[in-house]
Amino acid sequence: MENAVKFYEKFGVNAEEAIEKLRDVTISVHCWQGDDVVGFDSKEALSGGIQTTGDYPYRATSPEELMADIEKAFSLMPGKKKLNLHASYAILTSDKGRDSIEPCDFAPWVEFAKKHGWGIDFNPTFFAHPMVKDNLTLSSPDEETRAYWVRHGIQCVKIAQYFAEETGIPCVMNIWIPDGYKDIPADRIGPRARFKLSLDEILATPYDKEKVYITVESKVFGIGLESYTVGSSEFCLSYAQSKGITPLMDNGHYHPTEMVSDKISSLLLFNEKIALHVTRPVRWDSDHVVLFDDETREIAKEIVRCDALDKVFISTDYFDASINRISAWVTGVRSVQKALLYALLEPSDMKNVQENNDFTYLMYLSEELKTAPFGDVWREFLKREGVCENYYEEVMEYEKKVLVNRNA
Ligand code: RNT
Ligand code: ZN
Repeated sequence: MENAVKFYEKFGVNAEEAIEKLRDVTISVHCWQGDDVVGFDSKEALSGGIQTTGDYPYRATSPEELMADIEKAFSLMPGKKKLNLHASYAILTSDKGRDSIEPCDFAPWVEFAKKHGWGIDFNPTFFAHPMVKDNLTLSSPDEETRAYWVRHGIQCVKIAQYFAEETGIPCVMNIWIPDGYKDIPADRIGPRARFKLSLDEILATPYDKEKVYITVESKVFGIGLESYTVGSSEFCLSYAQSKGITPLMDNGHYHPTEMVSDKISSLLLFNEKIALHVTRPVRWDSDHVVLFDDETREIAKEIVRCDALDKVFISTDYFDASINRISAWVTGVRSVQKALLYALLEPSDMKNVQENNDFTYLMYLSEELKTAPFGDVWREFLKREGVCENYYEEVMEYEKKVLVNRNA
């Protein structure tokens, strides 16, 4: 670490400060990497234009298994974490539809989160359910279907409020609907108008804006829904603006040459808060495990350069069933944290270099930093967090001891 501190000092960077700042950043970790987005309430095949691929064994199939895996995975992630749940992970106290789930159906999750001092984020689940009709939910022309999903949304607002109150940590409630069409529609405005109306109806539920942050996540297309997506980027950004709620960008939800890293600054100028789903799209919204790659670093740099660590809700969203799921979880979250540390180790005067139009020096500096002793600072962070370096070994031990006993 000493050598690293000296190296970074040469560039006016305080490595100690970077570590301290990183310790304060909360990553909201999605629960759905642990069970391939199946959940516990309906156990229907995944739908909504998203797909988990791979057949690695040992998927968690019960709340107990999923909680055990989350505990293992979270213990291998440094820094502050929050647990991000979907409504489909309800542990139902009686036989009920998704439109009537209540806080009590999440009591074991609250107990679990409290035990660890974690906050909880939440997502209504508008997919993998028999009430999704013709791939439509909140935008459905069938009033019964639309009303069902509005009721689901309303119940979720109440559950989000309950999470915030119980944990004492604000809850981010993200609305994403899969609604769209495989082929060219004749009416583009109708479904969007119905989605708008449904959102208005959900948001009419009273909730404490200091405790619950409602976000809307846009998308460009889904599998089998290639031609039209109701909740497009323009729709979600405009809706969030008009209602003073929070836009959420998932970096798998844009055309391949469009970069979320370039969008963050614009959204920050017009929103008090913004939210991110950090994922890795490979050719499409494939939700590969996040790596310490260029775009993840660029996203982190933007958050740090905009001094927006307290304005951006950072959450992860990937689901890989082709490798050990716990390792997938840990690799992804650590990659986000590495990217943030990398960004925190950037000299702050890079802005001035740009303002002086010295792009020669800017390129030199950026390239020099790529071979800086970043790894030493990262390992120091892990050490201070009391988290092991070699998580692969730990995961394999867990696989041999615990996972092998599973039927799935
Ligand atoms: C789908 C969205 C959404 C889901 C999760 C499971 O394209 O990214 O966020 O991945 O809600
Ligand atoms: Zn997402």
